[in-house]
Amino acid sequence: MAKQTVAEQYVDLLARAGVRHVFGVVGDSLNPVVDAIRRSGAVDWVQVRHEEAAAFAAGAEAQLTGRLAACAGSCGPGNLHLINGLFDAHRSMAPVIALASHIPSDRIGTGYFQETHPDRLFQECSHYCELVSTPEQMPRVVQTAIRHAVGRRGVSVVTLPGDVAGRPAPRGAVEPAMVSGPPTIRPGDDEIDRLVALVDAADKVTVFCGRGVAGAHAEVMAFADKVKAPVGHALRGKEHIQYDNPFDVGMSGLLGYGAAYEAMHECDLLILLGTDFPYSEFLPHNVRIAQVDVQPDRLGRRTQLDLAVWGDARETLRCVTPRVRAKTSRAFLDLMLDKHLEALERVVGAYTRNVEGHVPIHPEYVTSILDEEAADDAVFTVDTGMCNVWAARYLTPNGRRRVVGSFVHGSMANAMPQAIGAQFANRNRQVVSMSGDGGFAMLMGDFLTLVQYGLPVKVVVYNNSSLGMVDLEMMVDGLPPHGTRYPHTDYAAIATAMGARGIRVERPAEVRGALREAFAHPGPVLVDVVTDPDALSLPPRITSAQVSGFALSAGRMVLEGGVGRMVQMARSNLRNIPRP
Ligand SMILES: Cc1ncc(C[n+]2csc(CCOP(=O)(O)OP(=O)(O)O)c2C)c(N)n1
Ligand SMILES: [Mg+2]
Repeated sequence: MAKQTVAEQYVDLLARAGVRHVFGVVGDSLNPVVDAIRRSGAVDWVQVRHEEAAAFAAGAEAQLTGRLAACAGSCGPGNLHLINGLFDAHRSMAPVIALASHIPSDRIGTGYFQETHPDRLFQECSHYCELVSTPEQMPRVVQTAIRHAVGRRGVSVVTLPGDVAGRPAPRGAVEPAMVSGPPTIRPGDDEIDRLVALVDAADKVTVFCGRGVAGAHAEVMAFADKVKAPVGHALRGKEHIQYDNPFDVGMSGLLGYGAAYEAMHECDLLILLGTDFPYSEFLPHNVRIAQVDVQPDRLGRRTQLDLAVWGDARETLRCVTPRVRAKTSRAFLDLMLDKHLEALERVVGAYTRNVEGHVPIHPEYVTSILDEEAADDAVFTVDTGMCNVWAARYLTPNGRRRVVGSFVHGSMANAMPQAIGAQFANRNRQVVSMSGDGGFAMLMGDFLTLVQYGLPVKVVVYNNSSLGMVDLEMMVDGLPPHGTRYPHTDYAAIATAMGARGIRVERPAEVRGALREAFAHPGPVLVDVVTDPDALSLPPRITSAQVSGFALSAGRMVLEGGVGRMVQMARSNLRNIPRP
């Protein structure tokens, strides 16, 4: 067998670790690697337009498949562009290996053309970040990087100078050892005993679920049934727990709805299950709290705990449920289910009533139709901004659909690049990008990637000609919105010019037909829906200070001559502001 180069060996290692694609943009120091990929047969090079999109795509692929995904950027600015997508992947615990190719090794430290220090730059968004200085070092560094990414779930960055990548690899250097599948983390006996005792001592137990309940639906239901517990969730828990859930009381947090907040505050034991929900102000102070998490560093970092349980949600419940005493009274559960229904009828339904004739189109109406028309196993990628709110409130999870967003890092422009990764993960699955117009425009160049590869992604642009989420924030903070508006843009025309199908939707009656047409089309489609910029959605818990902030902003805007908008806003929203 001919001698391998370091680059070939790198690609070989990726293939053995399950990598199928490397998303990136070429560049001289990266050329040996891209050439090795071209010849590999096992791994494909996916040519994106912006490296940030490459990192988002790899992060989404990893989140959907559970397998290692990969991206790459050339030296200096090329790999620097990866950084925001890598932060997102890392914070979403997506196993991603990024190759940051580097300037010639003999020039490092001289202020050379395009010189940066990726091994320093990417420290904060990775578990492992190393410079490969010699061919002999590469296999061990790359395997260590893979073990970190897969085992600790997050990003590893390998910095490889182009000259090293092109050199011959030492023979026999590839060691096949790779990490195994994830372990089951069973809590200690003491913690299990104490959790059982806490549950038995409580009359009213509420469970609040995060992403950590993925794969534990049956166990959560069995536990809730035995102790008659309402089950609420954070945004990242929604897709895993809200379906087929007779104990569901909705979502807490800034985008929340329903009775999750009440259930968490009116119980006497709250169990935080696989959630790192960051908004402590939504957590109660005068109830007992037990937290269960696979990551011990998360236990107690948001609120004071009565019990910290280091274990995974599924295994913990498997140990605890058979041992707790069954509760006989459903009084608390039924009360919370009632409150939940009432809250849903009052708030969530409000926007979708009488909106069939409303122009500009109400975004919640769009999402409710999208929810009806999308496939049962669709993947939705959701832009940071108001799309998060619409997705949280109108997409119906069923255990087969998936929702990917930038839910921890909170970056804009995530959805369309994540849709690229999702569609590469499975070409036959329906992938829908719910994009804000601001988010879409930010990485719009990568719409060309959809066209180039014929990916059948459906991009729904919520075109409100504004940075709507920030409009809302400014309003709630008592500031007159500024720097949040865009001139009207016809994204459907842009999509058509880019070689895809573009469908412009300006009237509510056209929404369903446009989505059906998009889903029936075998290639990429952009559905440009002109939506109402004043479709504010306020969290169910809004403080009086926040409301007076809203009033103050309204006052200022009236003074500045924005009466028309205030009137519109009052019509479409004020009925939804919960009483402080
Ligand atoms: C990269 C980045 N820049 C800025 C922000 C702050 N930010 C959060 S949401 C948002 C507005 C998003 O606007 P758009 O995509 O049009 O969605 P809309 O809220 O209007 O639906 C901004 C500017 C961010 N989260 N990420
Ligand atoms: Mg917008």
